[in-house]
Amino acid sequence: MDLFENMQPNKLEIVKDAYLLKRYALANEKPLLMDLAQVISQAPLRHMMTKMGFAMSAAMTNCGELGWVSDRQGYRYDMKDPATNAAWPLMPVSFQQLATFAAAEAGFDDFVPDACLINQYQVGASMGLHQDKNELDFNQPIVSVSLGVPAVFQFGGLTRTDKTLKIPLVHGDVVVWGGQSRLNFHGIAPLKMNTHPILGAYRYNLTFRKAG
Ligand code: MD3
Ligand code: FE
Repeated sequence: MDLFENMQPNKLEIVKDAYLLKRYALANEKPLLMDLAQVISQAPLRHMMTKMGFAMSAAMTNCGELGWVSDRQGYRYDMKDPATNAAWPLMPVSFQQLATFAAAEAGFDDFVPDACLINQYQVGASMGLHQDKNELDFNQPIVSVSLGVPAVFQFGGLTRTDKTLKIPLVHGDVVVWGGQSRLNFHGIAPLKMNTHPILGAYRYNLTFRKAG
């Protein structure tokens, strides 16, 4: 008799259809961090403007066929980096595989992302509660990968005023959001001062989507 047959200590269901895979990205950490540096060197991080004309507190860039952009026109996905008018960097194989395998681990088969948004947070940076609604097909899950210094993720419901769960996310944690959780409000609390041995004073988040 196998006492451990039902144990999956590193896979936690936060709410229905949202799975936290603790430290899942560490299995392939080195290629992932090399590829992250390569993408950022090709398409530098920048603070995009909101429609209201404020700079976002997280710096952003993208890789993949489509990139998420924000400016005075609003939010959308675009095939080109507005800073250079060039295509976004290709999505590295280490990124694609991580996203597809993590989605499958959470029960979402055949996830093939066409967009990876990279958010960089420094001390004090945050992301207010919002919904992700710029994608065409809400049946597709979203996979997010946390790297660097820890953050507190805020997970609410389908209306802005629903109470939020506070979930600490550390280096290597992967969360898969699909089905019933796909349109929930979410955000990131202001980053506390901290240092990660490899990534320094920053938190990076990779968000994989099938946007188009
Ligand atoms: C829950 N980024 O870029 S990732 C974003 O850590 C964004 O940078 C945060 O929210 C970050 O839009 C959170 C986690 C996440 C992403 C998408 C979701 C959680 C989600 C979509 C639906 C529900
Ligand atoms: Fe979001």
